[in-house]
Amino acid sequence: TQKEEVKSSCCQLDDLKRLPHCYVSLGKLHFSRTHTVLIDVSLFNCGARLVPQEGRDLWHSNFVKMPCSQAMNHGGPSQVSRWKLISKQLSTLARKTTVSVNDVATAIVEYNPKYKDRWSFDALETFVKRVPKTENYFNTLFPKIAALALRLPEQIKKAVPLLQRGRSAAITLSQVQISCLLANAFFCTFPHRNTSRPNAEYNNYPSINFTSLFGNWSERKKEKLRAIMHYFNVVTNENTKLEGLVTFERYCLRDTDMPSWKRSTEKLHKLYVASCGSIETEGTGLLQVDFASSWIGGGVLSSGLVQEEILFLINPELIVSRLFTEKLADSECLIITGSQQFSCYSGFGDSFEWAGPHEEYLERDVWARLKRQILAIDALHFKNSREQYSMMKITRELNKAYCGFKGQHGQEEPDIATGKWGCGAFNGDPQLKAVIQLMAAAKTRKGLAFFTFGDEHLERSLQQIHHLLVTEEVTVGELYRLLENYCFDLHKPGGLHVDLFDFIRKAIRSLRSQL
Ligand code: AR6
Repeated sequence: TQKEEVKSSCCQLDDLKRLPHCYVSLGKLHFSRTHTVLIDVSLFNCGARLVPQEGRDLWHSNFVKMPCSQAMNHGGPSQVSRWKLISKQLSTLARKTTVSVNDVATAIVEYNPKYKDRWSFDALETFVKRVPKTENYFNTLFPKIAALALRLPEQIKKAVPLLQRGRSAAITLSQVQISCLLANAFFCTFPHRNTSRPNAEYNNYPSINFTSLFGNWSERKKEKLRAIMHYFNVVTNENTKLEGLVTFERYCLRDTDMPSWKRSTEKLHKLYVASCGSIETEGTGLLQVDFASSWIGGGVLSSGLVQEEILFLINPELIVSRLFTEKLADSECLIITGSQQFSCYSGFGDSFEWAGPHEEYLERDVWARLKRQILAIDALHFKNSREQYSMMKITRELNKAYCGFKGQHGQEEPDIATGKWGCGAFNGDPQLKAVIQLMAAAKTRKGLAFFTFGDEHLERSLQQIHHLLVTEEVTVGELYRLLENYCFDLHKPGGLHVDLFDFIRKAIRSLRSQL
């Protein structure tokens, strides 16, 4: 066994395909029936600066209902006056040099009168009080956020489609447009987005207005607000050049594209495993997995503070996905290309701390997007750990990972940076999830960089099992059948008390010895 421990079939991180070296040739920026571009494409392709695309505002169930919508039907004239009301409040704030949290709160409830006694701003208030004077720029920042929010009608002229369930579609917009939408989210201007009544229109969408971030003070809120305020401080600074585009693409795997796992003959592909390093840093240039919630962004605007929320706090442009991304279904994912990292962080959960600005050195592609790709896939949440050992659940996870890893642009796409997907808040078994991700990667011929986040035991055991699977040339189909046996044995009366890797090891040895 001593000898076995040092044997490894793993590769080095440099052996994996990464951006910017493996980039799909994009051609000119173009829009299509399924790809909405919110800036003027012809001007962009002539090399002009990013100019918002002219277009019609639509008050329609397939589009984001905007606070500045001019629509007279459905929303009725009240919508027009709503933006008047909002602009009046925000202009008053924008004209001042300093604005208190109380002023912000008063403005917000002025155009959201229903929530006057329900929304609390105690977290924002405590935050502003607690942060030391030397880094307390917030009272002068609030007016700038208000001014940014007011630019909405000039920034977003064309209706923003919703990325709805069951449809593959994409939206590309500029970083400036995103900042303006987020400034509106900060000031809670989005209509129809504040209620969670059972039949509410946006019930199947994550929240977008920032109310839940402003109430319920906790130390966590402090660090979250530091990251968010830093983003606004940068984007409202007149010296900042926000020059890029970001694409949000919802991808749905059709039933006919689901692999037949049992009959798959692929063998395992490249694996790099490390207990140190993280997806977002060492995984730079790879397709970086967001351990997502089906409600994209999870608890980023409330109290959550694990991998996905941290990712969204250091790359706040990701938060705008909550405006238009319907809850992900089982075989769907969201891929975000080009978002900018604004902050550094340390810690995790309760120990999370905002650790200052992040300097961005990434190149941009020909569509002016930073060469960063994030893949949001939501694992299943197992309240009881035993639930996961069912082939129905395992197949769901395989298809989810496959949907995300697959890519749409052929072989020249980056390999994948992942880790203990679904194994923290969602209570998954790290060995099972590692095998599932190895199978999905093998099926899509993608290499995996697996960051165990300090788990040295998993690092070693994953290297060993990968070595065995590679040397024994075990196929994806064989692995699927082994998982079936494992689940079967586990649920037998008396149960099974070995972990998955041990089970696989024994099963392969006994299979091979029978040959
Ligand atoms: N790089 C590599 N590994 C990491 C990183 C990182 N940056 N951060 C954490 N890990 P978790 P889940 C490891 O709990 O179980 C959110 O609320 C670390 O060992 O974030 O899929 C979402 O919105 C951690 O325990 O993912 C969902 O609602 C493990 O990855 C829900 O949590 C799992 O991280 C998803 O929960």
